Amino acid sequence: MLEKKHLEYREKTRAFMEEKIKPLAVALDLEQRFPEEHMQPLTEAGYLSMLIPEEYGGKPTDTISYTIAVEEASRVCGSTGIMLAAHNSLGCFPILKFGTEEQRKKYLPRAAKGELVAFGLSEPDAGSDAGGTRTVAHKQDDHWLMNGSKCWITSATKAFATIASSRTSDDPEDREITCFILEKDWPGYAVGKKEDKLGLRGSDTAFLHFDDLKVPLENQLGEIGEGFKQMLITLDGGRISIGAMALGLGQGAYECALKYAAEREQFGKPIAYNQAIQHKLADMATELEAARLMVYEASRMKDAGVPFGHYSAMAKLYASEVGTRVAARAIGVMGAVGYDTGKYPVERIWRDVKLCEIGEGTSEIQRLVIARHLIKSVQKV
Ligand code: COS
Repeated sequence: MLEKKHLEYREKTRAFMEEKIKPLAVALDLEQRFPEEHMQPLTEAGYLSMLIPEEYGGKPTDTISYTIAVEEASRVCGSTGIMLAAHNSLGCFPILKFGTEEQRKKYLPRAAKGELVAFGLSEPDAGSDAGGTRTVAHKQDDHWLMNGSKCWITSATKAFATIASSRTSDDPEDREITCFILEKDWPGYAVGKKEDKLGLRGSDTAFLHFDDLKVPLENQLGEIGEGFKQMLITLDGGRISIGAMALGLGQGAYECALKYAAEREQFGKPIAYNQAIQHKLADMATELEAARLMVYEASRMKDAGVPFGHYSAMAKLYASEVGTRVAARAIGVMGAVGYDTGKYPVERIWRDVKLCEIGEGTSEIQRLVIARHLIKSVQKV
């Protein structure tokens, strides 16, 4: 399934994540603490600059390697996995894809050095309806004046810059949307309190508020009115990494349940000798493998430059639903110790993986995106 170079990359990445990331996973969750200690090793190893070309200080890889990195990080720590995914796919990608040379030179080297970039689409009244943004920017002589809020922003409290969408027409009926690169240090840019979440509790998620925020004209990303499509194009790629997160989390739960079932004895034999447990394990392994094929295929399609948005939606949809099923089954195999927060990670994984069915488009939105593609494909004919 994977080429030799990717198998070797997985081995190397797994060893790194086991050594540098796994030891803190429990504490980050319990203390709801951002993985600060992970930033230096992740930066040095290039995991925060995987999509950034060398000329801007990055250590670029192909999409399959990037997918493997998010998968392996999430296998041991979901909070670190989502931080990697949001920074690379949603923060760095749009600057690279839609930014001017000046914008790339200004922001990407800092991003490659481990300063995080966030992505601001969701608002109290917009999220699934990506075009429903209420944040508005009015053009003045030498800047845009922006007012509004963004919510559920990953790494909001840490990110030095955010890619944010905003309405730019003075006509409230006009859905003209434009993206901007915003900086955290600007007056009028405020970060709200960190959200208290079910899972991924080490990941900083918070509101952003823009109150008469002066955005320099040169921080407009691409053309006026292109913001809606830029956001959706960015999400097409981002969904591969959410699929990878779900895979990694599911894999972590499955491995834990398998080992436990093979060792735990009841009625004088390992519980894995019971057919009821065997069927659960077989289903978990099979579904994870199928999801993996889809997520890697979406990565291959992205690298090949063929249209992949409908496929990344399928991969994300399937992998995230498999991830939640596998985590629930892992608790089923392990019983009380799986439910307990103490020794095993499966209850944490069960809480973490649920986000994969929500973030970067809910499962319902993925089905809508897929169905629209299917219908269009026959209408063209
Ligand atoms: N890439 C590029 N262009 C796209 C696109 C994509 N993935 N999806 C749609 N477009 C284009 C359409 O082709 C259309 O272009 P034209 O106006 O030139 O014909 C335009 O964008 C508007 O598309 P559409 O009419 O489908 O817009 P809708 O408002 O109906 O949007 C969905 C529909 C649901 C697809 C969109 O709002 C969406 O993806 N929402 C989910 C966003 C999301 O994932 N949010 C989670 C929070 S962000 S972490």
